[in-house]
Amino acid sequence: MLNYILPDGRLTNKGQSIWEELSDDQKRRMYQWMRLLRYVDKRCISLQRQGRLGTYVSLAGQEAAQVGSAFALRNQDWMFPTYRDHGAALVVGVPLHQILLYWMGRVEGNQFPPAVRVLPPSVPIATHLPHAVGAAWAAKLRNEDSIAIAYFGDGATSEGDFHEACNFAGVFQLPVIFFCQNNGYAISVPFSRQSATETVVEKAKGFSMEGIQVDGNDVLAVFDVIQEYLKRAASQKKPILIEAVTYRLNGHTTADDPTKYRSRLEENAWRKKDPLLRYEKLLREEELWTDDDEQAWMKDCEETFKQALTTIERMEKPSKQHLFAHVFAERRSGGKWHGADDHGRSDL
Ligand SMILES: Cc1ncc(C[n+]2csc(CCOP(=O)(O)OP(=O)(O)O)c2C)c(N)n1
Repeated sequence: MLNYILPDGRLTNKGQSIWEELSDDQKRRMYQWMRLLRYVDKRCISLQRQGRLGTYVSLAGQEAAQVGSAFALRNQDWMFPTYRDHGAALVVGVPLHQILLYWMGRVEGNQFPPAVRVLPPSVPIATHLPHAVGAAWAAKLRNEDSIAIAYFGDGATSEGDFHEACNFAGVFQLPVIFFCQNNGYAISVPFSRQSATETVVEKAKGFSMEGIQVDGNDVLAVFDVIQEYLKRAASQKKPILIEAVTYRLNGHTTADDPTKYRSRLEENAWRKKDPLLRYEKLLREEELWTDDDEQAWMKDCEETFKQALTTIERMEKPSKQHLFAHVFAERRSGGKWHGADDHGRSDL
């Protein structure tokens, strides 16, 4: 397993070389993103408890996997996320207020700015993997220098869609990254009950695909794996399976109680491997982060979140018809329309 930052914040030998390549600004920004995601996550859980968000999916613990991967992507690359990957989506330009709208059940939370190449999050497990393969195929046929990256969990590897997508990408040599965040569980089902292989990465061989297992709580290692792939992407079109080994620190969703299926001992062991703590230690050791920086950044996080909520408050409240918008081309009841739809049409 590729590892650049040890849990105590020291760099491994391999980590040294990437550390020298990065600017101080890049090093700090990766931490700032992770800190923002942890803050946003906490606020979302609290908004859900107040009844202001619907069920929410926490990403705490998986910040390094999401920031490290998304930070390396280029504007032309296509992202296919799941419900847990709003952190990665935020890093590549999805506005925060849209992420909150998504968790409020509003359709505007799926309508990202056209320049942001992020698809709406996939809730059905693994169904977006063949979509990502399709985007990669299109890019190859059009001779475009772009790749597709599909985010998914370990549970998704039990789905037929995963195998079909990997097979197609392997046979047609498509520029797609299968980015699996193995957080150990599919809701309450541990990985050992999902897979006969010990790791996700060893499945790559069956599709004649390159496979890399990386410490998913190590932002530098994740960043480097993706960056290296992208460096080669223009000349070598091929798929890769990346297994980022990580852990979700909270329940599966706000409707889940993880104490029913995993031990406190296990949770505490993973808390010691928290991706934020180890990277913060490294930055402080290198004199790139201080208490003042932390305080100032937390204020910025608060302000960013407040602004996102204000943007939502200023938006027009959805009408009851909003519930049916984008579902059917026409909505009829007894041959008559009831009221206006979202486009103001009342008599169709
Ligand atoms: C096709 C399909 N089957 C079942 C579900 C119900 N379901 C929601 S989340 C989940 C577990 C997914 O686990 P994993 O892929 O490891 O991702 P994680 O939630 O851990 O990020 C399941 C089975 C679903 N959403 N879609």
